[in-house]
Amino acid sequence: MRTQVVIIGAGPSGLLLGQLLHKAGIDNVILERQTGDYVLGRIRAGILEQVTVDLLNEAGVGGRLASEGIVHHSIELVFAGTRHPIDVHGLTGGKVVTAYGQTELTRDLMQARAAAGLPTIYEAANVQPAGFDGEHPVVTYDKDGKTHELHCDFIAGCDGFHGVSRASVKDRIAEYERVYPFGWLGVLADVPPVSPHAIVYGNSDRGFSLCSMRSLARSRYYVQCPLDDKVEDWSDQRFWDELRRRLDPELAERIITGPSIEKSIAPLRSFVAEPMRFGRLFLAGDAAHIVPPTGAKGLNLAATDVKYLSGAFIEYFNERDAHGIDTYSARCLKRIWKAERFSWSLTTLMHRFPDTEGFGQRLQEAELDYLVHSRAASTALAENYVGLPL
Ligand code: RFL
Ligand code: PHB
Repeated sequence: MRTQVVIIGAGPSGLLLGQLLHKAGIDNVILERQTGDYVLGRIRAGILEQVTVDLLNEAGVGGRLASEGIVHHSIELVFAGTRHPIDVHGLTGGKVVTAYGQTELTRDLMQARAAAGLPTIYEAANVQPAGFDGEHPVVTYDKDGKTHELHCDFIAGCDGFHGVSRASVKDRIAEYERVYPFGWLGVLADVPPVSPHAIVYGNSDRGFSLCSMRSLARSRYYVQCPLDDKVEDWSDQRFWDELRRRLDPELAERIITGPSIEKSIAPLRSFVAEPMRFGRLFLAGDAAHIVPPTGAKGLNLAATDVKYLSGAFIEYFNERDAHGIDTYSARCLKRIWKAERFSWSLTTLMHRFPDTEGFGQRLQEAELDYLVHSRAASTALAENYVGLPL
């Protein structure tokens, strides 16, 4: 079989790329290792930058997002037991972020793809990209006891951090990495969010905490935890007690608790692979870079990669112009490193590190105090949070 672009991975990057290419009349096939339900079961991101919202509208999947997404004008920082609002909207000349779950966004993209009759091959095993250094790339995969071949013009590696795309160029790629000495324990619960108008980021002597939401009836909360903790160590009661202890007294009092419907522990990592193009193979999203979730940048960076990559493919197929594909990697990496810097700095500022008692602790306190009392410092935070201009 032949198509113009083979997309490996049906996460948000792959699905969004497929939709944008389809809108421009470019054929594509998505190969996904898991089932669709498995992909939808992963509870991940929740905060979208305006650039991401715009791109989803361009892809024709912005309907439910417009009616169900919750627009946020500010964030709140809790430290030393006190809550400090940061007026993101006011400080950025009117920019906002939107709370809308990655699960819902993925569902919208999957439905649009199915409605357009576009091919997605789920449970494709042993996917292998090849031939991308020459003119005739091919991707092989196993399904229903047979090996299949997909010939194409380009391969898009949208297969996340553990995917095969980056692994297939591992001898030729430079990797930059920082692993953090803690994880995030996340809980999803059908209770009204404690702070429906602003995401709350908390720094306390017991560690980091985060109050987010998926809707006005569904909350998403996180607490920093040791890397070797197991989900089984955390009863719902223990989680709620711990979250309360890390917030200011008013929020702690107001929080409504209930049974968790999902609970998981995620490690935190900063990672960038360079370059993001190898001949006719292009990496996008978590396949090429990871940020710790503190800055809410992962999904948004994936969306910008896809914006640049879809634009580059469209230019190539419609105008035979290779400028976009030639500049793809450099263009993405410029934005990625800025988001890496922001995510690392907010992570460093908000978490308890095992080895930074005393001096490091005092520096955190000084920086937080400066951040909320200096308009310049608050503006820098707000500007990065809503997403730097393209
Ligand atoms: P994904 O979502 O990992 O999808 C990759 C897909 O590829 C498939 N795959 C393969 N398919 C075929 N063959 C193979 N060999 C394959 N190997 C893998 C996988 O099954 C999967 O379906 O990557 P993608 O599409 O690049 O999307 C990236 C985002 O998922 C990620 O950046 C965000 O979730 C990060 N993130 C956040 N980002 C934000 O912008 N805002 C947030 O608020 C935010 N919160 C978060 C987050 C990530 C978190 N965790 C758990 C890592 C909160 C958390 C807790
Ligand atoms: C989430 O809603 O899951 C979320 C929100 C903000 C973050 C990270 C995760 O910084």
